[in-house]
Amino acid sequence: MSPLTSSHRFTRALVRPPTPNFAEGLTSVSLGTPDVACAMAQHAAYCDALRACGLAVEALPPQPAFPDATFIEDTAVIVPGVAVLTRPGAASRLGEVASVRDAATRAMGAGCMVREIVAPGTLDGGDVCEHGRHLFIGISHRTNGEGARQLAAFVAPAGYTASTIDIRGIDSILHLKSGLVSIDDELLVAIDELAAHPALAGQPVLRVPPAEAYAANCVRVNDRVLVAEGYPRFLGELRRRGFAPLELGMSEFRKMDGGLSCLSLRLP
Ligand code: CIR
Repeated sequence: MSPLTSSHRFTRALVRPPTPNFAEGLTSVSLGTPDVACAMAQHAAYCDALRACGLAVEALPPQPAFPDATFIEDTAVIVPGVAVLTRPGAASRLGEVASVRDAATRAMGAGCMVREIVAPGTLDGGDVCEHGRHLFIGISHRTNGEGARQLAAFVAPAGYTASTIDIRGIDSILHLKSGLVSIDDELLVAIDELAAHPALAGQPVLRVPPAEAYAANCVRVNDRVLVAEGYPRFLGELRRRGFAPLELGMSEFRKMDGGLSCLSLRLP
């Protein structure tokens, strides 16, 4: 494990607990209907894990009109000094952004630039993989080229570069970060379909075994790495490389296409 760098150092997180109608959200997988009580318990354990990593956790009010709103990561992209509110690519999720605007602006404090993706751009935060001072932006069924272009322009003044990776041909993932994650500034985690992508040429990549592909969506938070439970080979590999994984139950969020990263907006 390399020394902790700013892109993995956080002090706060915004979350939004699932609502009783959580199961009415969007999903593309056939893993059954989520057990909402279990989802709420898994979410509470996730918040405890963030606190154990040293973060102050702010829970935003539930939004029953938006059953996918617990996947709060999709509504904003935050880098030091800049908060970019997104324009989610699913029409049913567009209304989630308004309430994140106030919370993110307040949490980032005076001096932070607040920007907003506008039509015809679309962008889901889950398509943005921050790796050091570079953003890999997935072009997906949710994020389009115009959304990626706007985001790249908004973060450039803060010293960030950006490049795109088209994931529309990879059926197993909804968002880029379902298959590509930065766990320190010198190491990416990737599923097989992305590990050899030309955009990652020259980058050290830890491949997740195909049978454990869901585990790729892990989250480095300060000294720990949050990992979905039930993926022993990946867990062992992280430990072997000196990381300190923290396992969390994700079964109910997985049924709705969700992963660990999408359950929080992590702030520097
Ligand atoms: C959706 O389809 O939008 C939600 N059911 C899942 C979003 C997951 N977000 C993410 O991985 N960043």
